[in-house]
Amino acid sequence: MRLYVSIGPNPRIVRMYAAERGIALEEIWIGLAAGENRREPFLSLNPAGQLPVLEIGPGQIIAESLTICEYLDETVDTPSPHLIGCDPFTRARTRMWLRRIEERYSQPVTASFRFGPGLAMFGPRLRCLPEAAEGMAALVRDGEAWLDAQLPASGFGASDMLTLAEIVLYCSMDFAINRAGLPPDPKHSALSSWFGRMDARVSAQLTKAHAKRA
Ligand SMILES: N[C@@H](CCC(=O)N[C@@H](CS)C(=O)NCC(=O)O)C(=O)O
Repeated sequence: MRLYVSIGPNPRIVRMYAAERGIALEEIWIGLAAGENRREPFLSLNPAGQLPVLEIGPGQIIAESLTICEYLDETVDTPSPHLIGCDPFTRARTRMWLRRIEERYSQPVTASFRFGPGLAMFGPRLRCLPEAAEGMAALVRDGEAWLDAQLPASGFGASDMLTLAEIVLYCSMDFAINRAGLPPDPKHSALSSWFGRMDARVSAQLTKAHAKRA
């Protein structure tokens, strides 16, 4: 299977997920900064003009980072555990956290970046609302405070195992810290410590190259 990737947190989610599971995917890097994803031939793969995209076989294309991870979780067995869950309850719990993390944290981080530090790149390709950048950053802080309060001493949420939800939050936080100028407020120390533990994982280190690619 081929995975079309670029810089940015969404392709990294799939790359980190695959690294955790030991799934080998052929990576094709697309020049996001140069807008390669917003023209042909890429638009024929994904008319949304975004990454990542998984090519399973001729004409079998899936976009959307979480959908790709769900597909791999359902179809690929490796010695490593599945990261969405192995029964209806654990899968539902992972999806609940995914939704919370996306709505309360990842989406405002993305908007804050696109409306602020990323405006020069994103302004010409998407509707951007620079006047909303500050408000989006405030929403990131609210989400961060809420997530910080949910963390028990030993791990994330109600789960005692790594799930896709942790990978999504980690990739969003790393992007917030290193690209969007939104490091966590020092008072959210549980979240910062959790981030440090995630950052030490081999899968996190292996996928950091995303920040260095064009
Ligand atoms: N909902 C999509 C979002 C994908 C997305 O926003 N990808 C970014 C990279 S992190 C992208 O392609 N940005 C370039 C652009 O929009 O031109 C997903 O979850 O995969």
